[in-house]
Amino acid sequence: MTKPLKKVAVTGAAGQIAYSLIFRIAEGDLLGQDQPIALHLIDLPEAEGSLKGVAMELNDCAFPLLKEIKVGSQLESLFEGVHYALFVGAKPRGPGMERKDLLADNGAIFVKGAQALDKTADRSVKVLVVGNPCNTNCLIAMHHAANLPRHNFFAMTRLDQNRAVFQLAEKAKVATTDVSHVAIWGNHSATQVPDFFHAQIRGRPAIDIIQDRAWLEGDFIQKVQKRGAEVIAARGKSSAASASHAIIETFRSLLVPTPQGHWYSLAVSSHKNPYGIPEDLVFSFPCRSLESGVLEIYPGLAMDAFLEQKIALTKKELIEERSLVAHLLKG
Ligand code: NAX
Repeated sequence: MTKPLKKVAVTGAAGQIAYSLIFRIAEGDLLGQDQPIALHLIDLPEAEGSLKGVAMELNDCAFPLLKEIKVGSQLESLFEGVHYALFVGAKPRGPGMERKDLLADNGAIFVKGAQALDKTADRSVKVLVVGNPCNTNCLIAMHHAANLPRHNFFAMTRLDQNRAVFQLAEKAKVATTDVSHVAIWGNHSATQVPDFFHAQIRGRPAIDIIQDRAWLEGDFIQKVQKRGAEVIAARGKSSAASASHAIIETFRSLLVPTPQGHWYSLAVSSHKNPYGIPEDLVFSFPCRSLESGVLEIYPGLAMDAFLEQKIALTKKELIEERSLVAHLLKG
């Protein structure tokens, strides 16, 4: 029997991440090969022409699962009944713009987006924020969607996790599939903490396989933290296909129960977290999806003193970001 239609909304749908992402969603990579979908593509009014072009290309692929396409800039009507909302659209940092200006400008986008979602989306909508600064944008969105559960709001740190997996695999001269248990803690920014301490290579602690603590504490962490800038320097544009792949993997991890003893990285509400991070932040933790569909922060990981010190820095940065957008938060 055919499954009921699922509606997926993507903002920033005329942008470069979306151009890699949308076609994979339509092909069934996000929700599975037996799931009919509707795509609601949202961007600014000036990008509507480009969105129409994307819709034509989608039609020209004749994707069997893609039953409906809507395009436009009207948030309330395009969020109507959506089951998944991917907030990719955001303003890039312009010349001379400071971090606080970017936070305020993009924050305002998320106030509007969340208010519209709150009014018209399906009540169980799962929301992934990708547009930067994604943790704090996600916090703002949660605050303005009072009728939607906070535990369904996420910010993406999967690309950072994947980057860390590659760095460890390359250093240990193993396949990426040999590397597991990699987590990103904190902010999707240059203060993020890629956790080598709990990482494993072929089921053994990565620190036993890579016996070069100076590399792990230095080059490894910095390489992951600055990989986005490195890609921009090489490509002249920010990461797009790898970001799109990370969005797909984030949803697969959310929707499929996590194997026993494993975790994946996702920034979630810090509410009642087991690691002493203050309340009311969106913080990346090791997470797992239970058989019941519930997402849980993976509990009980013992903290290494070096990582603890790094986590304090990323926590401080998120608290600062929150204070810079205090005027956009509720309550
Ligand atoms: P692009 O500049 O190619 O596309 C952004 C699109 O968003 C544009 O089409 C623009 O018109 C649209 N937009 C702007 N304001 C909007 C609004 N209010 N409503 C709807 N659409 C709006 O950027 P792209 O490379 O696609 O990146 C998108 C966002 O992802 C950026 O904020 C970027 O920093 C962020 N990233 C986040 C990553 C993560 O891991 N969390 C990694 C990749 C990426 O850097």
